[in-house]
Amino acid sequence: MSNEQDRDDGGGGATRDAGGCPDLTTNQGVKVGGDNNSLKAGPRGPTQLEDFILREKITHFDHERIPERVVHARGEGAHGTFEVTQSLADLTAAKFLQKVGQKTKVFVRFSTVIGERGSTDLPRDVRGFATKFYTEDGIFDLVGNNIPVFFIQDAVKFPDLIHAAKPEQDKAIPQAATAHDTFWDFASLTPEITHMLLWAMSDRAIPRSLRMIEGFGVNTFRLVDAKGQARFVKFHWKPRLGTHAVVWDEAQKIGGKNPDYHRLDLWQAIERKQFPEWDMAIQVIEEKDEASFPFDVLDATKVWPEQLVPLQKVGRLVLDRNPDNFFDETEQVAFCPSHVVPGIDFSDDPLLQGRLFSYLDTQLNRFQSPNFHELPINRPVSAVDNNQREGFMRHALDKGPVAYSPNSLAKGCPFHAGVRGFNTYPEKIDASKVRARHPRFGDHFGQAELFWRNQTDPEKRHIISAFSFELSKVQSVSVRKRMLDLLSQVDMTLAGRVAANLGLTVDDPNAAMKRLQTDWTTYGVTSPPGQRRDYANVKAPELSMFYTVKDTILSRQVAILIADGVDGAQVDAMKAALVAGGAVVEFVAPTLRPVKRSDGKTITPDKSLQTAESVFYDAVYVPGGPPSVAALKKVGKAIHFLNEAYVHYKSIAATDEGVDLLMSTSILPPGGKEADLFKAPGMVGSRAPADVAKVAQQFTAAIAQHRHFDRVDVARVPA
Ligand code: HDE
Repeated sequence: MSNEQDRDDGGGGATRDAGGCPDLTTNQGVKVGGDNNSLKAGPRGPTQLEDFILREKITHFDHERIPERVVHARGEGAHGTFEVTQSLADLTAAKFLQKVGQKTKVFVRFSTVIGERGSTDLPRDVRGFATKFYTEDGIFDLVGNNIPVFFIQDAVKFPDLIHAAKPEQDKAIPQAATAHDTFWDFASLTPEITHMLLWAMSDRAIPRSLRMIEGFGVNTFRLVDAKGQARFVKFHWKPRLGTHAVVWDEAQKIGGKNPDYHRLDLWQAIERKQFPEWDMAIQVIEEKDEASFPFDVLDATKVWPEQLVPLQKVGRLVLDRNPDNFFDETEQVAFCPSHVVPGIDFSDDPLLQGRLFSYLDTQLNRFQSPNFHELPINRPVSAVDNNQREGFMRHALDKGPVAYSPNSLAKGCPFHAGVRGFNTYPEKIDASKVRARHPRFGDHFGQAELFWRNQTDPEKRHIISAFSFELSKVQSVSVRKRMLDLLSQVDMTLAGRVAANLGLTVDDPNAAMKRLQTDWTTYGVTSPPGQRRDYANVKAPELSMFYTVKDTILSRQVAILIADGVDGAQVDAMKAALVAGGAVVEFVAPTLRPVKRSDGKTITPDKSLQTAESVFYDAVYVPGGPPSVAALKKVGKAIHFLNEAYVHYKSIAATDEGVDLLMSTSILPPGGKEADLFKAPGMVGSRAPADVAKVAQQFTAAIAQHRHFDRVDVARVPA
């Protein structure tokens, strides 16, 4: 052998005594001497076909991918526990919902809908919120979204919706965005979509964190009690940290600078033991009352306003463990709305009915096997016993000759559970088969208007901007105009302001409706509008994000801008106050070199201005120390950091000479007076170093507000 040193097949390659570190093996459990080189005819010769080590390794690698989900491809998950806080024994026989304090293990997967698996976390999109409950009665999957309504009323339109929203089929553009012609063409010809569009153009579609989204089962289910009586139910998740969003400019920047922003945020919060928590709440409608509401309980484009159907908090969800392996758990978890347990049943919602078929079908495509329920993440904790057999990758070892029922040779086992098992609710149906939609599904605008009316002014401004952004990206002027006609059915201010941004006009809603009807007839609309229902007397503050939880800075990210000579006492006081409130504080300096404080100590920066961006933080503080401020004044990125934080309505604090750095930004208009600096909402600070404790207190209160949308002059600031 000419090159003995390079041999790694036991002839000199690195080996380690098995002191806890296992030896490398093949998939057959055979220890491998070494695999740094393939087996060749001489060190420069061709590879040998007999090299089973090479072939096994490369073949396995070649087959590593499974098809990504056709929708909701990008996601992240976590393990946790669901705990009952109010017994549902009077409403359902589901065993896991009976007793206060009862706990059930869960796995939750969050997702975006449209983007591919490698896309970004912050497109404007709906977020999936799917929960697998490992109950003693078997798996219950609550496969929900962060928006309580849906785009369409009937599952048969789902492929059309998704084809329109996904990248256009000829050029595969754009990725993870609805801002293109095909989506808005479909939308303008699908009037039932109107309510959902308002939600999708609201800040709900650009969450600050997955820990700060609501969850909704969207479809109507049934709870069936021990006596067999059923009631309609909707499921909700309410985040303990409140429902919060970023602003659109920020979302786009985060998308480029850290596409894994939400994934990392969820992971790090759990690692820090700041466990995300939600309350589970339900709304219940008695079957006898179903006709007494302005909406049809089977229509997934409608909410049940809380004033009409109050929420009851019944449980608590805590996510307290990150997955061990992304593929094995987050990717391979397989949710199906058809996975219900005794005590939970379906309604006739035609969207839900189609979903009951689609999810099982899509899992067969993803796993190429009907045995995906045997994967560890999908396995129920209750026994699985039936006569289903074989198929690709079967793991269960089914013993004995019997795989059929009825049988006597296995004593009849497994036997029907009868009343102890799942028995479909015996709903009475007396109908003719029709391919049609019920007229009660025809109110496409009443709740869209209700939603719009219940938004605060900043929220309305954001919705107008979102429609304007998306429709400006649409090339077809006729599609833009048709969308404006549709918006005029909701609110003329909304339609008019969007029209102005597009350089178009809208006339009166009646004329618009005539044009729409002509187009809808021409192009074959799915479900033309019928009778509009009146929600004038309904107040629905829950539709706004403004009234959400705003009393905590738990897990908020705060940057402290520092350079050599920074005042140590001010930094310590501010950091201590923020950490006491549960915030995560990071020191950001021009470089990663340790920074010398005024008192001679050093601070190792967490980030440098090369990688730290204001969009990754909820708030920023500038401490005093003349050399520190002088150095930061010379770094354009530091000035930009503050300008951008201001434009994104974030809380900003400064003490002592730190105020000088703020005076070097564009936060004040040219010639603006220092006395005005801290008059703007969310701006706090003082020239007096001794005020740092007071400033920290005001800063904490400001950060808890999340954003200061009443800052009216941000458009002036370059960022
Ligand atoms: Fe889904 N949806 N969906 N969907 N959906 C899927 O199943 C489908 C709908 C939702 O993290 C797919 O496993 C149809 C509503 C979430 O793994 C697929 C219709 C809601 C997830 C599918 C809907 C959802 C999915 C693709 C119209 C909110 C991700 C991959 C009737 C209540 C689950 C998969 C995860 C995933 C079909 C509408 C939520 C193709 C046909 C309404 C959270 O089966």
